Amino acid sequence: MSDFDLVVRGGTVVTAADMFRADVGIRGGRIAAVGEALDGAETLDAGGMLVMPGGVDTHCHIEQLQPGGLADEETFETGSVSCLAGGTTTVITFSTQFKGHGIRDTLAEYHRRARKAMVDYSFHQIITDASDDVIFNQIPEVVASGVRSLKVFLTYDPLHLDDRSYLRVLAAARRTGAFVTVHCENYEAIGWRSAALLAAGNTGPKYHAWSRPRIIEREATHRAIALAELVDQPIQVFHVSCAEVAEEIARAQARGLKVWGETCTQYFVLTQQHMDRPGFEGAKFMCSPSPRGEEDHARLWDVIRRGTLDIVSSDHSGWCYGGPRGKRVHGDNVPFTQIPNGVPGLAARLPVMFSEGVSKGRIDPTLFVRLTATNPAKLFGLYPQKGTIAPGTDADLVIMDPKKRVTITNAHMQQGIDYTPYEGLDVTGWPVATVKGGRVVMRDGKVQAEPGTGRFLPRGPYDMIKPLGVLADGFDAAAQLV
Ligand code: DUC
Ligand code: ZN
Ligand code: ZN
Repeated sequence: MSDFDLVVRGGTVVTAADMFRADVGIRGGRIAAVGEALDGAETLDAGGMLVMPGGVDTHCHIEQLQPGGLADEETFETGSVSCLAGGTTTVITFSTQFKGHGIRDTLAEYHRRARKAMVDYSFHQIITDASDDVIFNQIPEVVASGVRSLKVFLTYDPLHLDDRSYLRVLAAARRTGAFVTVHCENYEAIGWRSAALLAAGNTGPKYHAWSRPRIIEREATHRAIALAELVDQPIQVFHVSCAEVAEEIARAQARGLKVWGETCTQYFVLTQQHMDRPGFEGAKFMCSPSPRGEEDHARLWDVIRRGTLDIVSSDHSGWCYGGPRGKRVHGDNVPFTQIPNGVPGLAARLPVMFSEGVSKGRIDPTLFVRLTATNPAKLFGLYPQKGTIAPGTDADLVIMDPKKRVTITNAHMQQGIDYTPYEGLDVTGWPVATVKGGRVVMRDGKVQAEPGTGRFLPRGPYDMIKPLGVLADGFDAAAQLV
């Protein structure tokens, strides 16, 4: 009888810290040994390959309900296939609150939708209406159920919170031991600038970028951090688009604050010029914050190497380009303010980041693993079950062929969205197999997994997100129920 159900043989294992030749032995869905000459009932040959922890994508929008009765076109079923095709095995998606509603019932609906998942998952609970019942009763309940992160938007109609409501969410998180993630852009400034652009007749997709330049993101990032410091509540700034914004995070970190920053695949390869394509095509690249200039890519890599931003997510937010429900939901001759924001990227994240980062010599494979698996798992309370390769951890792996060259097309993405913003991008390095829970679920692009095999990951309290205990005048305002 074999010692292991599956042995991944002969590859180079890459963790957050090390790279070494080893076999990985898997038993009962978990890693049982990392060693030499292991023997398994089944063998996956990884000679010449890199064996890495399965990707952990802590920011993606899947089957999310949208105002006006719409839902994201990417479902848990199609999204899971795309994740597995691209080497991602764990996601954190969103449960949205609509203004005037609670979060208890909403979250139950997302649990129901996620039953078809084939990757493991958790949720961030979006708070758009900081009513007393939500702040004092429902947030504690939702957090106790294992949804340990809240998300707030400082912009977007009808999602954004004003500063007072944001403070109340921070305080609720502090009382309940939750983490807070923040979309940082200035709502009023975007509204004012958009109105001016439209008044001047500047309506095409390219003006999306003009409506929200760097300073709009930077101001909101500074404010989000300052108010989090006031409450003494740790936060993560979502989707930092450029180095100027990262500077705000670096200053906070230098002062010892618990502030983390995430960026996303699109900010390393897309630019605002992509939105200047003829006709409606620029809509394919519209996301918020906006992609910046070509020169910003190199500066973002500097920020990554310095460690100011330590997670790269997809912010997958898929809207089909053709068809009536996606980017054209309000027509294709509408001002940029009426085009849904977001780009798809579940399957593209690992190969694009590997190619742009490791293959082009900008980062080493261990940093790639930290950015795409280990750090997200740690920050969101999933480590070491997820995000590493060690005995006792979940057997979720991606096998990367570091030499394989691919020109990306949407067929590679295997997603529910009909286009990829990375169409035509040449990459070196490609996920050739994915192991999830000890089973080979993708091999050479062929995904074989059953709907319902993904599990909800309840997240309990953990040290990383504990407040510092540093309060202005020594007064804990968050302890008062106001
Ligand atoms: N920006 C977000 O904040 N969410 C989804 C899509 C986008 O572009
Ligand atoms: Zn956002
Ligand atoms: Zn998002």
